[in-house]
Amino acid sequence: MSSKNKTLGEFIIENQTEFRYSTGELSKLINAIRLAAKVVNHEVNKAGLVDILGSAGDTNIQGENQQKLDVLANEKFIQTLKNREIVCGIASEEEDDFISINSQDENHQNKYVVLIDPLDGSSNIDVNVSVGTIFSIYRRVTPVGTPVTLEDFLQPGKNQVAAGYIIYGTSTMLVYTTGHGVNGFTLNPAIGTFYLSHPNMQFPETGKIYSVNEGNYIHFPQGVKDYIKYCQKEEGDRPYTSRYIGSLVSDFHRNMIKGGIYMYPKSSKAHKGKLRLLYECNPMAFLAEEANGKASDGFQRIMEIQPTELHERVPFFCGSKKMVETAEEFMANS
Ligand code: P6P
Repeated sequence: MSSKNKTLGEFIIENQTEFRYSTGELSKLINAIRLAAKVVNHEVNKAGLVDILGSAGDTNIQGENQQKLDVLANEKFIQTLKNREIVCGIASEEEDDFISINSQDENHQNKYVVLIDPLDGSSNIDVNVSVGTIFSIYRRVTPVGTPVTLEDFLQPGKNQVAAGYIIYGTSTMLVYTTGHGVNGFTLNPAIGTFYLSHPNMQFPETGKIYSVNEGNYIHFPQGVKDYIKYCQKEEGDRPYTSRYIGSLVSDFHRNMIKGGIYMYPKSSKAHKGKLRLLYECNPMAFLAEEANGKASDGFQRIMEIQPTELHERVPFFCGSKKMVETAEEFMANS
């Protein structure tokens, strides 16, 4: 079958053997995410039409104002994953602690933990700008059949077995990796089917787009300031273009297609940056490396970092390999 009209379901089955664990497990994991993505996509697309906009009147552990769609997306992904006899634990940006899922059937010894940012970039919801869902999947490290522990979630990113995102943009796409490259699937909303539209996605070696919130410029470390001025200097293939959507998934997706770097550095206002290691940086780093890109905290590979807390934050530099390496040189020299 030519790749141009292959569905996500067909793709999963054809590539199941690449998944280093038993055959049906990856299918169940990705199918659960696929179903939740369709449900959330439906809600996101009609958000302006029903009283679902605006704040849910609550705040999450990050102290951020929870949008109603944040809450709904969180509930849909948790509910869908719980219904599959394959996940033993879930951690979410919207949940203070991890959720333990005990198997209803002792024959299904659930082996996977899923970490999600159910609706990243949610501040864009009310202004109709694209948002995304980010997911990260690990094999548990504690004995199968026992309740999950924090140890199952605090694994370095290099242990991920799968990771990806859904981008709710001008079209809805599911982009994921199981360690054998990155593939993008576009939803045909008329029939609710994802089709392989972007096989083997790769970051260009370099690019001309830099994504950073320059409103924080005066608070950045000197190395970041120097790199931004380097991007803006009239020299060689520069100045670069500044593009910042305020949605990590959207900036990442554009940079992976066109070439570019996304930065959320630490600053005097955010001593470890803003992005969360476990359910934002690690999954995006896995995708970046599988797409011939790079992801670091400015000094070390993101996926080598040993997590110590569920919601810990890290500085994040991610995108075209040569651009990240240049930014790291400025960080090292400062
Ligand atoms: P700022 C969204 O809240 C997010 O986590 C990323 O998706 C986005 O790139 C970043 O924060 C935006 O943060 O501080 O620039 O508004």
